Amino acid sequence: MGASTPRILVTGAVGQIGSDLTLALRERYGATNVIAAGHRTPPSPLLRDSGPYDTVDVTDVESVASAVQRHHVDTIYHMAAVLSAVGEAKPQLAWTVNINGLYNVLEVSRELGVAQVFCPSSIAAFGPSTPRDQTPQETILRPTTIYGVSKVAGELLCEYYVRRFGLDVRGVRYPGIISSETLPGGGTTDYAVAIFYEAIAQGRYTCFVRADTVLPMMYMPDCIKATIDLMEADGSKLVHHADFNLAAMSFSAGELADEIRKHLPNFVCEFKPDGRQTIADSWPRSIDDSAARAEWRWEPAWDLPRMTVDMLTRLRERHAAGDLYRQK
Ligand code: AKB
Repeated sequence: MGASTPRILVTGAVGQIGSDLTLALRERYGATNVIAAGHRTPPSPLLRDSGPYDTVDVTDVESVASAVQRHHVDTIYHMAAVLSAVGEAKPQLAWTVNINGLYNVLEVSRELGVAQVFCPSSIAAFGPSTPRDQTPQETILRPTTIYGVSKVAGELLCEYYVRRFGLDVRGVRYPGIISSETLPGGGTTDYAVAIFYEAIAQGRYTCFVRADTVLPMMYMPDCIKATIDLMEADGSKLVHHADFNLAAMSFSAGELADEIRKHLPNFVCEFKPDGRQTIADSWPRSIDDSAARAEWRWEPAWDLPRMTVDMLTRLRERHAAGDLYRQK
């Protein structure tokens, strides 16, 4: 950790990554230094009661600016975004939130002297013409979803603010993130979380991509570690800024079902692909993250077998307590 304690604003704090990230940041930097910001979705009691909570509309520059001033913020984790599947249903909303929201966060940061901004990109920045195996750091970025388009534009915008204004903006291309606390909303990789919940609750799941669909995935503890490690990394060692490839594991939906079945032998998984299959087919199967490993010593800790055991253990406990689908 650096010399002074950051004053952090987390936008999208009610979301899948934002909620776990906020709690981890509160643990690390002190609860009062981490302001969770949500918009429409109400926060879980844990998020609301474990530190400051505020309402921020990232599409409204005044709302972002006044939150930064009100809370004396010097660091923003900008997690508010519309994901790939919802983005395809509502492309205009995806553009407004993902592009105008990011622009507002970067402009407010520049004007008000925010020291550091984290802005996530995604494997969605890649497209059907990108090499799909061990996708390189520098490669073709021609996505076919509005979410992917917003991620490529966002990466370029962040890089522009780094070079033009000297703003310290950092970010990674997240793979699908699997977690046991907050459900994801509106992504293509959501099946890799839903399968665990439904395996525990119902003993069966209907998966919306084919069994042979392979995508890069990561367990939440690795995601949180990567995010905080990158923000704490020595900036002078970074060649890249907001577009780091990031990897932990890759597996097919069928392999995931088989892994769950090792622990729940009666688990039944059916595969009925819907429109999200086309999105999944346009993304890489595996990622070369050697730039992240070289520049800030990224190394994942979780693989498929260990993650599966941990997910099932945690969700079993929540199910036994009667709160599997309730936010803590
Ligand atoms: C999505 O599926 O849209 C996200 C992502 C890979 O960025 N989880």
